[in-house]
Amino acid sequence: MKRAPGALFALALGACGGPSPGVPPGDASDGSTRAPCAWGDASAREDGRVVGGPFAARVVRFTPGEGASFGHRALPDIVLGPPQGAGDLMGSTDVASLGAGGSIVLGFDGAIVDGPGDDFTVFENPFTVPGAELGHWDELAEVAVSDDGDSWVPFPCARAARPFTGCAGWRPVYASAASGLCATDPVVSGGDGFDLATVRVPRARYVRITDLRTQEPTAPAAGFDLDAVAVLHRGD
Ligand SMILES: [Ca+2]
Ligand SMILES: [Ca+2]
Repeated sequence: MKRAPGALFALALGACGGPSPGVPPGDASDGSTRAPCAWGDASAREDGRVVGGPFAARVVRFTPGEGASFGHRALPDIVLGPPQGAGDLMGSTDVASLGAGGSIVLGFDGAIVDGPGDDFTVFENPFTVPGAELGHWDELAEVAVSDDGDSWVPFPCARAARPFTGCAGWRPVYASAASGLCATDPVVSGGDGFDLATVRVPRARYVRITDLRTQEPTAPAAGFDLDAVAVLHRGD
């Protein structure tokens, strides 16, 4: 199967070693209702990974699609905790690939609630390919929310052309332990923000991410590559 240049580029970066996971950056709270960057109620595991707090706490369901095994042995931890973004020109390898048409459901400690602006951020690993005809490497996904885990409300996703408003998987990610940029500060974090007001949902306990088959499957990393989800407005 033909492998896209972008996918080769992304996987090659893994051999160079990316930023190490773990230590949250310092408290960058700006006094708003956004979750503080200290992540005080997140849990640090022995390997340094941070889970819970403002990030996904568990994988409720994973239904991989064709062509994906990348990151699966590291589930669930690899999609919990903060993202390991690598900026405009690199894709994080701290990801699990969903595969063509694959989906994953994440649960959280508490609920995502509708506050001012975006309420949560989904982090994939899109990046720019300098000089390439394609220009960007992004694998889009539909994002849906649910409060009970049964009834789902999808965000409308403009998948036909950039800007892919309402889709996940197209804005580069800058937040990481190495950069010190806060994953819960959407001004600096990068990633794709979602506002519950867009779909008129006041609160949600679950986020479902479904690959939209926007790229040819490139095993073992076919489909949307999930790094992390951060909650910006939290409730009980
Ligand atoms: Ca909102
Ligand atoms: Ca990750």
